[in-house]
Amino acid sequence: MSEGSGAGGSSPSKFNPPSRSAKDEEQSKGEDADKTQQDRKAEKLELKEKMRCAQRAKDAMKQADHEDDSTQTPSEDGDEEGAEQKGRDGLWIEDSVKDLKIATIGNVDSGKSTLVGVLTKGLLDDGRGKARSRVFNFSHEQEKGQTSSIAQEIMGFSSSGDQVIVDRPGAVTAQSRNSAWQQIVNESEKLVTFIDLCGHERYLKTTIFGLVGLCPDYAMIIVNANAGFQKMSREHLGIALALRIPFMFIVTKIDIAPANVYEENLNMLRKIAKSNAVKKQPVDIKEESDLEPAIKGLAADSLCPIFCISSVTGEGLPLLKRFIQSLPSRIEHSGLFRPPSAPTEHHIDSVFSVPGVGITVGGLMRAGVVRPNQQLLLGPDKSSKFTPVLVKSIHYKRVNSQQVESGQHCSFALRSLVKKEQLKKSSFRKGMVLVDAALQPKATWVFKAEVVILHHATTIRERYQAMIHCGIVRQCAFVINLSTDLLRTGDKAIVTFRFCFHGEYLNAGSTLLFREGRTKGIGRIVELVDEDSLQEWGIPIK
Ligand SMILES: Nc1nc2c(ncn2[C@@H]2O[C@H](COP(=O)(O)OP(=O)(O)O)[C@@H](O)[C@H]2O)c(=O)[nH]1
Ligand SMILES: [Mg+2]
Repeated sequence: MSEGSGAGGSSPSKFNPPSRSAKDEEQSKGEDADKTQQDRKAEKLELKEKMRCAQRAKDAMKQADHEDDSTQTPSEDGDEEGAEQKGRDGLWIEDSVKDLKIATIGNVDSGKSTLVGVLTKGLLDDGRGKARSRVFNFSHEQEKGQTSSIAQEIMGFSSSGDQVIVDRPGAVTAQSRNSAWQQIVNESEKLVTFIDLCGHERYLKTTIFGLVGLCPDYAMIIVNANAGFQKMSREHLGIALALRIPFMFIVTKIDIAPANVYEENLNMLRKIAKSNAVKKQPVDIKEESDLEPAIKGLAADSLCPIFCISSVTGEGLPLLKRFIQSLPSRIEHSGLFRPPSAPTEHHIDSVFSVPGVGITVGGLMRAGVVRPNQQLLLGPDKSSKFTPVLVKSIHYKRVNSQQVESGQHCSFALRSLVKKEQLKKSSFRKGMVLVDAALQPKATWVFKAEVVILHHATTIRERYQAMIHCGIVRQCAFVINLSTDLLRTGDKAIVTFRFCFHGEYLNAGSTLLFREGRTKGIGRIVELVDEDSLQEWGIPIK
């Protein structure tokens, strides 16, 4: 991830030209336009059925919310508790320096990476992959022209309200990326970070991780005006809805879409927004006066703004930029962060070994404050242990920093405080955190969650296995107990899961997603089951 590379710059320094030729692009555009009427009908029917399933699940989840307000922990509680905390501590950072994060999701080739490149670099695209080449992390992504990792790019606005454009936006080496970020950070009053996610089904796990683990404030669902709302966009929309991430539709490539196709696809989006499963007011954003109500409606998650743009001609981009510039941060309201006064929690999402610096970790501050020379506990490792480490230095947005706070994505250079032990990349596993010792962190193997099945082909019983996504945790777990005999689409139950390979650092109240093939569910952790009761149940913990 590019933020993580900030501490030392292990981003690629050499890029090859994208392998997709102009001819390929033309062909795929032709194919889009040739989509038969029958295909469209079948897609619409499938969508209707999916929406019906999602609606049943959503209703059940709403009911669950209502019934179980009392089960929420103070830390994960929403607005009310957040407001109370703010009153008590008054320590949240100022609005202007809050790290506003926007994720891009949608089908592969819809123009996500291109739009991120165009917005952040102040350049236009050539329709053949020029702008996205500034966003890719790896040379293999350049070669295939396809995003397979999570890239982060920043956009800054100065105190006069103008976008800060770097002097040499063409440069793509790690060093020049660092200095470009430095210039944007130094000259900006407001920063927006774009999290560019992958559209291909093969990388769905990474995309879910981006939405669950990196906690974006908003999502932009990018839709190709020519191809319409495709399969993976539907999948991504379902996840954004389940996680309650407010989203907007960005219709791209309007420069190459025939008027009738474009209009038909636009109508489809309006219908999707109004559908029972989504229940949002679609609003076409066409002029300045549309912006303010749309911002309020989006932040309240009751409205779905629709922008129509072209990354090649630049049409619609100034309005979209103005909109992004005015979006408020949701860190105090999303229920995902605790205030800077709370004990520190930093959720690691990337690890780098930097020559001359050592091990650096990138991740999101979910609570507290960190300063250089602070001691924290790192874990749980492969044997469920937490060990003390020292934060040697801090990078925020690739710039040296003396303090980072809850809500900010940053990287730390670390040193082990265990005698004769040196941190290595191999000492890390996915799902590790850095926390204040006061939290007395533990690795959890078994937990109870209240879940709703969003979609399942058959039924879920004991011994059923699924991939659990909860924050940065991604691990297979199996069902060891169900509060009902079996679960079907739309059903709600308390399910006890046990991780297959490692104990994880979890918090009661956190949202989780689980997935296995086309089966999907959402839930909330209601109880962490400790080792003693595990043994009472006769379950081995390793
Ligand atoms: N004509 C035109 N082409 C675009 C536009 N946006 C993106 N493209 C092209 O569409 C292709 C796919 O874009 P990319 O950003 O890789 O899509 P992603 O897979 O969603 O990230 C690239 O060749 C882009 O140059 C646009 O607004 N107009
Ligand atoms: Mg991409």
